[in-house]
Amino acid sequence: MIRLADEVRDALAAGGAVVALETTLVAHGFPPGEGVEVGLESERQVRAAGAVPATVGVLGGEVRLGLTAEELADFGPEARKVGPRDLAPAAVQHAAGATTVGGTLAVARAAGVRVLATGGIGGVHRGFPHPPDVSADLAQLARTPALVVSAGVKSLLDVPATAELLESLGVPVLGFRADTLPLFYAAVGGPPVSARVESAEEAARVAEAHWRLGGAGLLLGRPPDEPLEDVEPLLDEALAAAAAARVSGQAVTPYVLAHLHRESGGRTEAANRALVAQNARLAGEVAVALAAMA
Ligand code: PSU
Ligand code: MN
Repeated sequence: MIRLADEVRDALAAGGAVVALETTLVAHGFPPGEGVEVGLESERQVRAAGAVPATVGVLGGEVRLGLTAEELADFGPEARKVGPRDLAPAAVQHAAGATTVGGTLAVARAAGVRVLATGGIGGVHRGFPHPPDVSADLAQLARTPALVVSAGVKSLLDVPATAELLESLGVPVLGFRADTLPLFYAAVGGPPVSARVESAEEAARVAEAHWRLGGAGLLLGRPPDEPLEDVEPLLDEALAAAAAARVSGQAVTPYVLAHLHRESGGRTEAANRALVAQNARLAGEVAVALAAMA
């Protein structure tokens, strides 16, 4: 069911370092056209760390692991947002499918890729709304033996509730040189991590030990190098706008991000781009450390 790019297949066969990258942030996380640049920059960062990027998406009836730059450009706003439940329908129906962290983890699990990078993972939405909106990223993380590097949980969510749920699911939440989970744009103020690590190598050793003990997913929170600590008021405004416009389900995150990017005069967008690249670089370093341990 999964078509691997030659480079990715060769790297996996050789036990080399591979980092899976998602396409939802490419298609729906940035203004049209810019997401592709973010995706390409993530791939460059993974390569700079010495690992092979494997960007995931559904295209032409196939689940793809490893995309060319031209193929990546097919992931525009019209692409479906594909979580774990949406992979099979998108493939069978030949739809362009941009995978979320959860969707990407599902593919990584099937293909044996152990490291992923994103901006921020999904989680529990604020106010525990009716109907409850809890990202499938969490359930998929709980069953996939992979480490996800992110700037924590997307800050539009209920971050403490998400941290509690990660604990319930047995997912280690590691802080990269940090004692608290970063808040996506902001570096400080989040809930405590379950363990702090000081290096990519230490993160890799913890992940390997977790998998040997029968564990599955881990989250590695990397605080952004240039955090924005004042986005909360704008976030409240964006969430209120989403509620007023009756936006729900999968559409909430893209709506809120677009609102933030517009109303912050591009500051959140620049911050988001930078942290995605930083996470990709660290994921590459963890993948290299894991490959060296094997
Ligand atoms: N990180 C970003 N931008 C994004 C996302 C993450 O910087 O758009 C996406 C990821 O694909 C994540 C998804 O899996 O948001 C979660 O959406 P939901 O809450 O609807 O599951
Ligand atoms: Mn959701």
